[in-house]
Amino acid sequence: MDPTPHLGDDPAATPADGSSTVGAAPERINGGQALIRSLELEGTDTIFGLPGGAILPVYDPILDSPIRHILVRHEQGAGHMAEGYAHATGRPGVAMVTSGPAATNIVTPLADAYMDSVPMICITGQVATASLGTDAFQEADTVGITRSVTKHNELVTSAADIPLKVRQAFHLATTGRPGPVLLDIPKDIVDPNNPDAWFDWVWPTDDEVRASLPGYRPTTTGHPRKVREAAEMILAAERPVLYVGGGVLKARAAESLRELAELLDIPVVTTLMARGAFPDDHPLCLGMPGMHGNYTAVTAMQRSDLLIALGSRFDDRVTGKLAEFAPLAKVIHVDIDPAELGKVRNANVPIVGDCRQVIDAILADLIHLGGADAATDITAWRSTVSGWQEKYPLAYDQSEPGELLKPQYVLEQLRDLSPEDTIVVSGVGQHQMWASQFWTFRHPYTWINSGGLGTMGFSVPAAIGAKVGMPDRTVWSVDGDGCFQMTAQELVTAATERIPVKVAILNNAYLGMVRQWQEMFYEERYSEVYLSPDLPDYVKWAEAMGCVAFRVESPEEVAPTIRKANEIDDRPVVIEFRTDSSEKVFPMVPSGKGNDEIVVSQDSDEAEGITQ
Ligand SMILES: Cc1ncc(C[n+]2csc(CCOP(=O)(O)OP(=O)(O)O)c2C)c(N)n1
Ligand SMILES: [Mg+2]
Repeated sequence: MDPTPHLGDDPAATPADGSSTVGAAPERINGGQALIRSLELEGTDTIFGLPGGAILPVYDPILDSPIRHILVRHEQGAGHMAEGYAHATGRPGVAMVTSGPAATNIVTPLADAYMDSVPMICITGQVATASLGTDAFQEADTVGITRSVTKHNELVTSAADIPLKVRQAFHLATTGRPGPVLLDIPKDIVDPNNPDAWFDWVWPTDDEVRASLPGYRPTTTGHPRKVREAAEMILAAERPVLYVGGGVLKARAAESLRELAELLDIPVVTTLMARGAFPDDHPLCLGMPGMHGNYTAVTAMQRSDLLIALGSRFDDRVTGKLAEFAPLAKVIHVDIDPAELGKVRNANVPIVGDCRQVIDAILADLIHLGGADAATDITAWRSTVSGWQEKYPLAYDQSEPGELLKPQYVLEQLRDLSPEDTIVVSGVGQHQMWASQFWTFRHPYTWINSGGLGTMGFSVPAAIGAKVGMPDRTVWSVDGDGCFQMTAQELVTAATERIPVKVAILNNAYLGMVRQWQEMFYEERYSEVYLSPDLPDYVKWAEAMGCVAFRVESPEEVAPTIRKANEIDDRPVVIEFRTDSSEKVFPMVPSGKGNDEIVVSQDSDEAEGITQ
């Protein structure tokens, strides 16, 4: 099922939903009520937010609404919760905050959602229209500040516009390339004491919404001639690789992707944003490419003669030094956002369209052209790739007795002891890379992280949002000690609201990823990266926030503690794992180097040199 609401699935189709009944007197409604009703009609079941002066009139009707409001402790938390909810469910997350400092507090999640194409609706309060531009109390130019980090943003100027603006916001956030949309709402247009804030309720039709956005018509169907060229190129390729990005998940195209890969037995790499789009335990899955990708995924792309880029964007963390990236490969690039095509790497066959629709069209053409029987024999390529997989598995050295835990071991245990469909939500840093590397993702939408912006503090609130959206699933936040300290207060929200997320802090007492770069590239000159293993006391802190908390220091304690945590279902749990601070993430393509210079492990300071 496609959970994304589209025009056409009009939830307001019946008068009971609030649309005006033919022949009945129009209903008078004020802007605040209209905003909440519009959110309801767009299918919103949860708002993450925190009130204040300018947004007060919109908070009042929440008391009469079936929508669940989750009161956060910091507006950044509201934004990341909305993102986590959207990642996990495919439905847009909704955040609502007041003006000025609250709006600026939510800028980071907006930027994060924009980079990772997350559908999100953000409602901000604004000072009354008459005060705009006067440096009024808690006035900020929210539309100006958020312009470059939203897909669309707008100051709504009249109460009667609210239903249409909300409908447009949902349409824009969820169609084409998804993204965050912000509506800035001056206080007077939602104030029940202002006669001008009252109007006759009308719920715009799908056609009216479309007609109101004349310049917005995302192309979803790939051009047939390009699709045919792509199919022919795939059949002719000797060393093809499916280079799968987050767009495949956004398009809910995992099944189509699997069909395509299996039809011709083409190896698949899944980027950091696409982990889970193709099962890690599938024989064709090579795992994650890029700076901390595994040797096989990186090298298969380097040696490929055809990259089939699906909803991926040739991010610098994937390409390494661009001039040396996949030098022999032709490129088929499928993306719903035309701006991505040719942005970084020239595409031989660029196709604008929705990944699922385009993959299905390519599949149909491949079958029409003869399918596997018409394809070049790529057995040799697959055995080369399997050879690399055998020779260069992900590896780490287990800790000796008395030494601190290896973070990779903790992740393996967490993976093996948690339900298969557990949703993992990571922070940013070394722990994020280990989580992506060592988890086995078998299902789409089980991995949530801040890929593009790399936002420390993302994990805990995003995990809360994911758990709200998917209450029956186990949700583990895998966080760093540095990240945790940025947004941990949202565990108060989780405890109060009885949202039983689980948090594994990999406490290496450092801003570990930065430490790793200082060790490797700044001659071990550690500048401002030490945090301390025991200040704060994470167990006491978590307990003070209403969580159950454990500290784990030795390998024998890891499994029993994870089991205990997995059994707790009525409140948040935090496990602090004390891990080895000297552990580094490998493989690594050093920044600025070409992918051929991949360093496979601690002991190999030299590049492995790629076999021709
Ligand atoms: C908001 C923000 N500030 C700074 C950074 C730069 N940065 C990237 S990773 C990292 C260290 C993260 O430390 P921790 O959460 O302890 O994770 P670890 O790398 O130790 O696993 C920093 C400071 C960032 N990504 N985001
Ligand atoms: Mg750390």
